[in-house]
Amino acid sequence: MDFNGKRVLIIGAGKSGISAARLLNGQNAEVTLYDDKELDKNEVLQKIGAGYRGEIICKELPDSIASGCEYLIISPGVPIDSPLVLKVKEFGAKVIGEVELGYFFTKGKVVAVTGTNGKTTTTALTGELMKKKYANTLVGGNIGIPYTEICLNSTDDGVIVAEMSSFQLDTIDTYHPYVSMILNITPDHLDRHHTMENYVNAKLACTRNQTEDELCILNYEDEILRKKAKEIKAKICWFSSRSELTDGMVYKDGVIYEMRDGEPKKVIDVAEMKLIGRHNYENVMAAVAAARFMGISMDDIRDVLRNFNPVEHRIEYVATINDVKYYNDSKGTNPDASIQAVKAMTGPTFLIGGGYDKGSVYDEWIDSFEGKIKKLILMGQTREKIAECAKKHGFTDYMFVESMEEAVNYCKKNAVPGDTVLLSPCCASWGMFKNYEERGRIFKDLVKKD
Ligand code: UMA
Repeated sequence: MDFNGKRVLIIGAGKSGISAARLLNGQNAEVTLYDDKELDKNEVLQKIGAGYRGEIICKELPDSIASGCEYLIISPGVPIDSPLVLKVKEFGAKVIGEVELGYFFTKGKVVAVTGTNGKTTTTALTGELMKKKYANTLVGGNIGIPYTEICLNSTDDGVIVAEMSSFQLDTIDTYHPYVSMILNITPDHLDRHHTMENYVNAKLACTRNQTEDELCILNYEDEILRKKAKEIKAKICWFSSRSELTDGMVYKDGVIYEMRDGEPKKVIDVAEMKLIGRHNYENVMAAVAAARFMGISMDDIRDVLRNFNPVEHRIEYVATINDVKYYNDSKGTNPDASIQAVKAMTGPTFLIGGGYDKGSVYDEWIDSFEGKIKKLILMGQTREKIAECAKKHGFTDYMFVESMEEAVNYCKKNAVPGDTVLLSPCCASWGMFKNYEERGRIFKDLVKKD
């Protein structure tokens, strides 16, 4: 697509919008970068970098700009049905998501990783696996590096491994991965997608342009995926951590196998890896399936699996202080993710939770406590809603705090040797923190502070 001389409006001056502005400025487009918050324009300008010729507008967007643009690029966090997007669309602009924009400039093969949970770990691991064969492997997307930031460095003989959120998949059109993975689908982001059906459709969008000779990797234990598989044109590779499969990837009795025509080939003993928990074995199976399809040898795969470290904020071990272990699971932003973290704890646990309300229900999370949670320390917008739910399930050992500092200090004073402290909020961070990364780092800093 040729953006030369075209008037382009970008909504959202976060990571994605800034990166899109840089890319489009380089394509000689007439760029306006807009954000509905009052931002420090100099800071935004600095982030875009030298040579930016476009405008930056905050708060009020003049109608002359909304009506005068040919393209509207939207950041992932901007809902496609937001009044401003609808208005600009009405004026006649073509709406393009930030990832779709990056895809226009993509060369080589794309591996897209989506799912409600496990995306980040799987994306990082798949990236490491691809590097064994493809010198130019680029990793980006929802993992924190905007797609538009990496796409210009892609080459015909390289691979882009992209973590794709439902927000990003909401706005794709021609985006076409060679390998797609949907790790699991459980309710999340229902405030944005309104219905579970919309959310499921957004996830499945990553398979929409795939052809019969390409690959889609799916979790056999996920009922939604089993039902939807027939709508997918690509070859399907199933993985399962509970069932026997004749083809695909399976986990059984501590070992991951590749199955072909009923014949098992051992991939690895999970005890050899640093990743722990059944959900992680599922992530590993998905990544290995992608690697095999992309021609990576079993020896190279084993080498990567043995050396791969868990990603930050995902049941990340922080420290042991006075025989109390601290884990940071700030990426536990929905019930399913947080349940995995609670399940991975083996002893009495102080659980820090609560945050931004994105319409989740907490019943299953509370049920997963199973007598292990000594104290539930709640903060943020959802704290009352979670407390109500806890009471309903007969769990009353909860308390409210105003800040992460108060939560960590309480745990430090009250946890005894053998206890564990887990930050796994079950909610997004917005409202109290910029993002889950900031929340996790603040937690870790407080844990390590004397
Ligand atoms: N904004 C508007 N109007 C709106 C909404 C937002 O102007 O209607 C502005 C905000 O004021 C803010 C900016 O848009 O200044 C933020 O844009 P954004 O929310 O798209 O965030 P980015 O900084 O561009 O980060 C996005 C992803 N964020 C979201 O999807 C919310 C990051 O995923 C991603 O790492 C990054 O692009 C690079 O690809 C984060 C995330 O929380 C980690 N993702 C969700 C998740 O994992 O559950 C989907």
